[in-house]
Amino acid sequence: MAAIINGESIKNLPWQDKPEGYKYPVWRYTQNPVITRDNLFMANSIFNSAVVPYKGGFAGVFRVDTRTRDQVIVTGFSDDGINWNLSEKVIFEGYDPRICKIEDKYYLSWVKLTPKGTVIGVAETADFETWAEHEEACYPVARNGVLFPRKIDNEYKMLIRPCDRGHTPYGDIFIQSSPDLTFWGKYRFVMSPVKNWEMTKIGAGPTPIETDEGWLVYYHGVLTSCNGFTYSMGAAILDRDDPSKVLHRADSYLLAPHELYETVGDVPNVVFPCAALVDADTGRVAIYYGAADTSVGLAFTTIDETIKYIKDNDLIG
Ligand code: BMA
Repeated sequence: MAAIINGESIKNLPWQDKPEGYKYPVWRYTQNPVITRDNLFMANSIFNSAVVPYKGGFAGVFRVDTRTRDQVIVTGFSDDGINWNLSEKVIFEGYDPRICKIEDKYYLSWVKLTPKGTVIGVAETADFETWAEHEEACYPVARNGVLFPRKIDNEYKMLIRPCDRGHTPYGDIFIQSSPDLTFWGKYRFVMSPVKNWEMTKIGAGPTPIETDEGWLVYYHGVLTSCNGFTYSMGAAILDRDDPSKVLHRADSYLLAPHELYETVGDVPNVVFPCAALVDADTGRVAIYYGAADTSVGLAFTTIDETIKYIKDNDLIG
């Protein structure tokens, strides 16, 4: 097994083995979706959401589109990662939250709406109750800001997707660095769409997982068909010391919208991963993803299954 550097225990999350005869590297939880609008009175939909192990259970930040169709973020707690108590209290306006533990704090990064366009907001908490907001991590327009779980070369790092106002070409992943989570710079290109399944744009997903093979990143890629966008999940491995370098990258998606709850909803044909929890002892990975901009699904893989798939179908090597 590849050594996992930043895993935690996710033993109380009900694991399901890969179904007999199933050919692909990522398989769905059989009781999907795990979070729906029924979890919160004010919700039209709850999707693209991120969770972390917390105090023996789990805590999370959830994207809620309200019944007034505002986009807001709320928190929630769970003992098993499946049954969640979500709060009605809005912590920030915006969408697509990620949560990243760095030392003893939890950092939220999300898409914040400003009059000039979307930026990446950053805020920290120790308890998921009190939040301190940092400077915005970019100027408009950008999305998909994803922090690394430790400093690299003494600097915080964030994957980010700067984009223009909809003109092509846009939709590449870059990386930026900061000494203090206030000033950001040293922008470096990481990767562009290559294959058809991701051709329109790509964006980082969960907090990268550190292994001895490199940083494992799951990301989303968007295909434009005659029927609109299709969002699928891909994966790549970045260099541990210089994560702007892509070492390996799967040529094909690992999860695509095939189930009814992924293909039917407010925005059909979307799987949008925002969290991947890894169990340090076993290498088991639980991926939380938004399904059709309507609910949250859970999928499983292992570090080794994912790495093998990436290397067997490598765009780079
Ligand atoms: C993106 C974001 C995501 C959403 C996706 C599909 O641009 O808005 O929150 O899941 O589109 O609608």
